[in-house]
Amino acid sequence: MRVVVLTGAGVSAESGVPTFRDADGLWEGHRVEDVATPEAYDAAPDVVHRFYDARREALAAVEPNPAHHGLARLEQHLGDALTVVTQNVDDLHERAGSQRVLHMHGELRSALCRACRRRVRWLEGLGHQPPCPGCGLRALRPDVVWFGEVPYEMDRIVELLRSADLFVAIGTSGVVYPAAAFVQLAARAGARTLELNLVSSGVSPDFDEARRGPAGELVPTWVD
Ligand code: BV8
Repeated sequence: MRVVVLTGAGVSAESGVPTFRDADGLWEGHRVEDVATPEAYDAAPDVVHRFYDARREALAAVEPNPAHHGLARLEQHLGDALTVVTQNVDDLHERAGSQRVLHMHGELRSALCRACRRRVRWLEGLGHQPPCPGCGLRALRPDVVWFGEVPYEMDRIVELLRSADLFVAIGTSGVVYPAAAFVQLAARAGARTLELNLVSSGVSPDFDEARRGPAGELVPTWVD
């Protein structure tokens, strides 16, 4: 039984990490064009660094919630038959114990060197322009996939979706592509599909089954 789970900002909401599109979401606080595009970074790197440095710092004050812990328990049962593909850039899946996590939109806890293209572990602010530990140049940017950039691990993700028996989407609004198209890809390959979300999403009609409620309640019930 091969399972692919896609998580979005909703899986971290009960940990206190704001989602992007809910009323008090992150995008509310910052216009998308201001922070999550390469052009925005070229135009105002300090604004973008401040946005991501603030989110990285905020990670220290939050903890995984029962949804993250439930998925870590599921991995203990299924081993390498389970892969979590997350759109989130936080490290809450890993802090709950999940080891098989693909961050398709990058990670707050690493930085990307624009000069040597290395991805390096980073836990403090990038706004003060530290030198890249690899090439020594001051060319580090947030290791986050912005709009218009190619998500990470796409070949591996497509391969996993094509061989999945079950695809589960948890806490994602189905607005951002290519993640929003994963359910159709999995269904076409014969997987059963399940959506766990507070409310219906942009792609709810594509799922075989939907359960409504907070991920912190739905995931442990589904897993256990
Ligand atoms: C690409 C990193 C080519 C930054 C992010 C027109 C049509 C179709 C596509 C496009 C188009 N125009 C442009 C595009 C492409 C574009 C796109 O999709 N734009 C959208 C806006 C239309 N996509 C891209 O540019 C992507 N790249 O397409 O490259 C390509 C493609 C394939 C192969 C090769 C090349 C790159 C997109 C990545 C952008 N970066 N994040 C950062 O984090 O700062 S996107 C950002 O939105 C986050 O990653 C986030 O994860 C993602 C999606 O949001 P969600 O996670 O779903 O969060 P959201 O707030 O929206 O929803 C929360 C959900 O949780 C809600 O449903 C809510 O009900 C639920 N919820 C809340 N609380 C709970 C809960 N559920 C359960 N329990 C709770 N307690």
